[in-house]
Amino acid sequence: MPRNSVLRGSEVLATYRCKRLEGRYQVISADLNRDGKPDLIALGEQMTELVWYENPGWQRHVIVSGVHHTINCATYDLDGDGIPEIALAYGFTMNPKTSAGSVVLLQHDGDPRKPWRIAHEIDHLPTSHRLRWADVFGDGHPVLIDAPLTGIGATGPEYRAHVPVVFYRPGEWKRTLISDANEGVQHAVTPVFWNSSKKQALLTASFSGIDLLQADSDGKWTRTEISRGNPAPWPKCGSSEAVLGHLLGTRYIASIEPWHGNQVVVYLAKGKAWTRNVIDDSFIDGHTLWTGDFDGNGQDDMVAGYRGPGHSVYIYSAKDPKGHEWQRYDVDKGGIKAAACTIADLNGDGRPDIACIGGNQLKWYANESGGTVR
Ligand SMILES: [Ca+2]
Ligand SMILES: [Ca+2]
Ligand SMILES: [Ca+2]
Ligand SMILES: [Ca+2]
Repeated sequence: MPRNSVLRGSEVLATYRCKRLEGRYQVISADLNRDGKPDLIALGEQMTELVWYENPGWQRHVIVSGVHHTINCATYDLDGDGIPEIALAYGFTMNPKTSAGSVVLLQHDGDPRKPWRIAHEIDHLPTSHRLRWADVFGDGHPVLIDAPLTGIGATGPEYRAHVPVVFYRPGEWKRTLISDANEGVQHAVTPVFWNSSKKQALLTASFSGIDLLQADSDGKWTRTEISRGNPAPWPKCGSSEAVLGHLLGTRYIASIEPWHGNQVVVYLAKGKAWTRNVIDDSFIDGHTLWTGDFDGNGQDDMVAGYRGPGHSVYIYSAKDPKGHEWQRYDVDKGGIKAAACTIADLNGDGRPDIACIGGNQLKWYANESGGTVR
């Protein structure tokens, strides 16, 4: 990947004038108006609306208002009409005793530019924090995964309690426990194709480290430890993010460690074990990490960002097909308190772009890499 040629030019989609209202938290992409162009959905803990921005003019539309402490959403087209349903978690606080942990399903009401309706109130699970759709049984019918931040008895700064991961099958929407073996703060759950190209497993990141959750054909779950994460005493142990990437010579797991941590970590398989390689330790409040092949060379790069002083977004690219050495590139140095990024081809040129949200900004970065587009 040629230096400085990765992602040039950023467009600020939204700057929220009220500086007090910081804490923009998540951006995801989905085509909400069936025109084939991915749009952006944005939320923040201090917002009381869930909004989307329509590609390419980025007009702002309110999906639902009157929702407080929104924390996460995830899209899947349940009824097959070409416009996804949106699962939304709101009523979030760090304290499980005061967090409503509301999880609802939103559906458009004919025109996705007009306010959507709450089609179903799914659950109230305190500190509901990460929602993902995942085909964990490999039957072509994804279920909704909910990973709360902490267990019921947890209090800061130790947050000592077991913390659940649950799923809801669309239609019945009954809360079903996957595992409550993780402990402390559970910051991430990521669906991954692990042993199969059809059935997804879940990577979790918590004070317990990185763990893999897999359902068998009878619906029984097994949990496999990948790593204990950051080797420091509680509560600085464990992992904050967990994603999977593929290189030409191997696959890797990447993390930010510890919780809201300073390190970008790449795990490489060595037999059945995973070796831990810290490739950057300059983050303050690291908060987002995804993999994607930005230069089209067949190897997954990483995009990572942090919210603290110096707040930046970087790309990391493997210099060799085994992932032993990595090169860092600036995407937005000092420009955004990146709470979350998402990867999508926002300008339709075949190259994956990046959108990030944080502080009082939502930006996207056009991929102008000279690489071959696959
Ligand atoms: Ca669209
Ligand atoms: Ca739909
Ligand atoms: Ca690449
Ligand atoms: Ca693009």
